[in-house]
Formats: sequence, structure tokens, C-alpha cells
Amino acid sequence: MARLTNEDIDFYEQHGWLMTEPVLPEEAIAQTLAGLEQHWSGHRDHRLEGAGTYFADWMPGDGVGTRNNEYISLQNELVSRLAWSPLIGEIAAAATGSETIRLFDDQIVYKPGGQSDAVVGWHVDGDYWGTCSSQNMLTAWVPLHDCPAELGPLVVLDGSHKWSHLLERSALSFHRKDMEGLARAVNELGFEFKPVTMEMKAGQFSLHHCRAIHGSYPNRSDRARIALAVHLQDGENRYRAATRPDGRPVELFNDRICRRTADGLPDYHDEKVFPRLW
Ligand SMILES: O=C(O)CCC(=O)C(=O)O
Ligand SMILES: [Fe+2]
Repeated sequence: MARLTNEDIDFYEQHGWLMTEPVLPEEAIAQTLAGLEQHWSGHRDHRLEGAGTYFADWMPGDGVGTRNNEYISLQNELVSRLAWSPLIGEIAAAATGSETIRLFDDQIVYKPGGQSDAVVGWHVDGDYWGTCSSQNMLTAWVPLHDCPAELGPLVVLDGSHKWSHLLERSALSFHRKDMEGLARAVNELGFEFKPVTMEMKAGQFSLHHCRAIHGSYPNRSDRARIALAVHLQDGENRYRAATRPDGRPVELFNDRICRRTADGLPDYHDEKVFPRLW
């Protein structure tokens, strides 16, 4: 299904997520894994200043927990081939009804086997993108191997893109460990708490809407669970100034490294930082 059917597009609109057929070539996945090994052995095709300070960049020696490497496609060309693939862009464009799709940023989430409590806490990607004008951004979640439930694949709360804004925001974070408390809060608001597990074969990927609540459970298997999350902007997205609850301005790492528009604002169409997939 390089292109989505109208049913797929309606499904995405109603549920806030979808899973593709196996469409990504084995070779692209193997190259991404090779790119990761290069990265973890210290190789950089392009060096990004600020690793570890402005963005997560797990390196050997940083501990045995979940590994998180952000902005990896800007640094490693093998990873960028998959992360920037027109195929992901075409499917994201069809789902969002946008003519263009650009990278916003990306990350590897590597969960070693044998975890008992290392979760990715429930969160909404859009909450990390306060400076984005669009409410139509999305993420492609790409497992780099077959990913049955025991490996702790991505879990999306069905339909939550329609009501996540009604929840107390502070209850949600990538780094929060309490997976159970949210069900109560959702039910109290009168919505159904319906987790959907993105169990997929290598070559498949899922999309989730930027307002969809998602997270993942521990990897209880004896193998690593490795996924590439490609965060994407639709054609409408622009920079807009935003402030945190404490009044400080929101500044994303993207804002530090991209060029400026004529009026001096971060340009989210800068091809060097936000390559166009579609
Ligand atoms: O890989 C995971 O478990 C979490 C990924 C995630 O938060 C995302 O794809 O937006
Ligand atoms: Fe996420």
C-alpha cells in the first residue's frame, strides 16, 4: 500500500494511528542498523555540537538502560536513507492530506532485552513541539526487526488525539514510569482507555498523530528492541513563539541549528535541518 486507501485515511482521522503493510526494503533496515553501530562506535558523517546537552545521545558507557539517540539522521547517512525515505513521506502525506512532508527530528529508542520496569511513559509528541503552529504533525515509528508484544513495541491509545488536550498535561511524560494512573484519569473524563499495541513485522511501520497519547512497556524478551521514530511536519507547519508554564520561552534544539526567515524566526523549511521526504 504505497498509497493509502480512503478507508485507511478515514481510519487514521478517527483513530489517530495506522499500521502499514511491510513496505520498507530489508536493505534499508539493515543499513540503519549498520549506521547505528557506526554511531555508537564514535563515527560521525556530520558532527552536531551539543550532544548530551541539547539532545539525547546515548553512547557506550552511559549505562545499561534504554538507549536514546536524537537527531541521528542529521549525523549518520545510513540512518538518513531510511529516516528520509520518500516512501514514509508519501504515506504520511496521504494520511495527513498534506502535499509536503518534512523531517522535524528523529530518534532511536533501543531497549535492551530483559527489562522489568523500563517503560517509555505515556506522552503526546506535540507537547514537545510548542513552537510548531501545526496540529497535524505526526510520527512514523519504524521497528528495525519483527516486533511482537513481548519486545515492548509502541502502544497508542486509540482515538486519544481527539481528547488528549482535556487531560492534565503534567500527568504525561516520556520519562514518567507510572503507566497505570492514566487509565483512571481517562475514564473519569468519560473516554475509553484503549491501548493498541503496534505489533509488526520488519518492514512495516506505524504512524501516530501528534496529539495521540502513546508509550511503551518493558522489553521482556532476551533480544534488543530497536526502533527509529521519525517525527514529521506537514506542509502547513511554521515556527511560532511559545512560552513554558513558568514564562520562559520554548527553544527547541531545531531552533538553534536552522537558518532564520527574513523576520528573524527559525525557518522550519530549512532543507539542511528539515529535509523534505515528500
Ligand atoms: O519507541 C518507543 O517506545 C517510543 C517512541 C515514541 O515515543 C515515538 O515514536 O514518538
Ligand atoms: Fe513519542
